[in-house]
Amino acid sequence: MENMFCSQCQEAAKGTGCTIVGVCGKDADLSALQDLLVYVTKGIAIYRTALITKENECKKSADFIIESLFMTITNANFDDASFVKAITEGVEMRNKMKAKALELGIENELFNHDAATWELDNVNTLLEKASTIGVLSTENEDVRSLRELIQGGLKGIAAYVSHADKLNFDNNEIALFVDKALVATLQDLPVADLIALTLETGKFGVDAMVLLDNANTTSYGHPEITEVNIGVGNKPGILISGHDLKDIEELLRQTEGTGVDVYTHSEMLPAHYYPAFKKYSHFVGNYGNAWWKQDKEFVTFNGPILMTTNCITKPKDSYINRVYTTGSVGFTGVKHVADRAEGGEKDFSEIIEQAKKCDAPTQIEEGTIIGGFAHNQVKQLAPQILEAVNTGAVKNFVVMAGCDGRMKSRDYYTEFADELPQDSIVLTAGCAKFRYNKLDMGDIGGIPRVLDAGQCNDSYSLVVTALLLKDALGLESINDLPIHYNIAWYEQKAVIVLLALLHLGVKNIKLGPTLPAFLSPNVVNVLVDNFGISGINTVEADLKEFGLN
Ligand code: SF4
Ligand code: SF3
Repeated sequence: MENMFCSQCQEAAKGTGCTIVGVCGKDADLSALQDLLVYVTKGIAIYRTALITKENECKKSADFIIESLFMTITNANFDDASFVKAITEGVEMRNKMKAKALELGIENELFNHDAATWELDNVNTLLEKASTIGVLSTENEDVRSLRELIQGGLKGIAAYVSHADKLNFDNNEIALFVDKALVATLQDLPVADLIALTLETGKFGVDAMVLLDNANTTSYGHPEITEVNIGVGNKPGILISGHDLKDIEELLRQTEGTGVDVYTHSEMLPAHYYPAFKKYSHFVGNYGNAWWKQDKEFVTFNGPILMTTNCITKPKDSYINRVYTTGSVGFTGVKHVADRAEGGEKDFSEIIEQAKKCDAPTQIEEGTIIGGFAHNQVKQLAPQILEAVNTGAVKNFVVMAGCDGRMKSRDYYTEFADELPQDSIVLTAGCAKFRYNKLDMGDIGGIPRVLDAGQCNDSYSLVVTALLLKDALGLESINDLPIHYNIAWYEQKAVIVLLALLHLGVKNIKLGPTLPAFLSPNVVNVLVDNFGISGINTVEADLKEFGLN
C-alpha cells in the first residue's frame, strides 16, 4: 500500500517515486505536510495576483511563499512542527488577503478554487486534507510531469531568492512570476501552455541567479583564485555547511578572537573564494566532501556543526548534540538558531561556547584544493585561456556542474573526469565537484584542469564564461563552442539550473545519473526533440559521443 508519493529528487525510489518512506528519510506525514504547505502557497498566490495591483506592499506574503517553498526542497527540513506552524500561518495570511479582496470588491473565478477556500478547522485533519492534494491528484501524466517540473524549478528559484533577500537584494518581477506559475499549476492549462511556462521558469531562474550573483559579489567581493586547505589545525572548530553566505559572514565575525576555528563543509566550500571571508585567519579550511558523507565526517570533526541550508541527513546519536540548524533547515530533536531580528545578527554564542569544550577536528585529508573561477576571475584569465585555445593546448571544455548524491552510479563522474583527454578543461559548480576535485588532473600552461566557479547557483557564472569565450572566438552561438555539458542533478536547485541553461539556448545537455522520475515519456520527448537532452551511458560511450576519445 502506498503511504506517500514523492518523486522530486534524483534518488526517487525505483526511479519512479518514494511510496513507503523517502530514500532521503522523510516519512509519509512529513511528505504530506510538505505537499500541503506548497498548496497553501498556491492559495496565497491566488490572492496576491488579484491584489498586487491594488496594494504595493506585499513583501511579507512574497517572503512567506519563498521561505515555504525553500523548506520543501529535498534534505532541507525534516521537522513536522515547522511545517504545521507554516501551514497555520499561511492559511491565516491567505484569509486576511481574502478578506481584503472582498473588501475591495475584487472578483476572480480562482477565489472559488479549493486552494483559496479550504479551512484549517483542526490541525488533526491536516494529513487528511494533504491526502487529497498530493502529486498523484493530477491524473494526466504529462500535465502532472510539467507541473512537477515547474514546481521543482520554483523551489530552486525560491532558494536563490531567499539567499539574495538575506543580503537585501530583491526583484519583484521574480516574485510576481512565482505567483503566476504557482497559480498556473492549479489551472487546467493545455500541455503547450505548460511547456511555455516551463521555459519561462528557466528565464526567471536566470534572473534569480543574476540577482544572487549581484548580491553575493556586491556584499563580499568577487571570488578569486584560492587554494583551500583540506587539512586541520589544532584548535577546536565549528563546521558550517549549506549555501547561506550571510550566516558564514556572521559566524566568522562572532568567532574572531575566541580561539575557535571555522571550517566549511560541502556547498559552503566556495565561501573561501570571497575576499570578505579570506581575511579571517581563523577561517582554516574545508573539512570533508559532499553532503551525503556527513554521517561519517561529522563524527570525526569533533566540534559543532551548523547547517544553513540543505542538504542535511538524519544525524547519528553520536553527534546529534553537536548539530544546529538555522533558516529553512530543520530536524526534529536538533537545536535551531533563531532568525535575526530586523537589523540584527543571528546569535551563534551557544555554538561557540560548545565548540570551546570540544577537541580539534581529526584530520581525514591533507593538502589543498583550488577554486574561485567565477566569471570575474575567468575574465581576467581570458587572454591566457584564449591563447591556450588558439595554440591547441586546450581543445575542449566540459561543464560538469550540479549536485552530488549517494548512488553508486555517480562513480561515473569520477571516471568521466579522470578519462577526459589532457587537453580538456572541466568547468564546475555545485557539490558535483566533490566527485573529482581531489583527483590530480594537473594544469594546462598554469590553468588548472578543473575550474570551480562556486556553489550550484554559480552555474550562472559558467554561462557567462561560455559567452565570454564565444565572443572572444568570434562565434555566433555558445553551441558553436568546443564545450560539452554533462550535468549531474539531485535536488530542485539543479532543476532550475537545467531550466536556466535551456532558456539560455544551451543544447545537447547530458543529464544524469538518471533522468528525473517525474518526467513522462512525452515530456522527455519534447526535451529530446527541442533541446537534445539525453541521459548518460557508459563513460566510454559518452566520451565517444562528445568526440573526446
Ligand atoms: Fe524520495 Fe527524493 Fe522525495 Fe525524498 S525527496 S521522498 S528521496 S523522491
Ligand atoms: Fe548539493 Fe544538496 Fe544540489 Fe547546491 S548541497 S548542489 S545537492
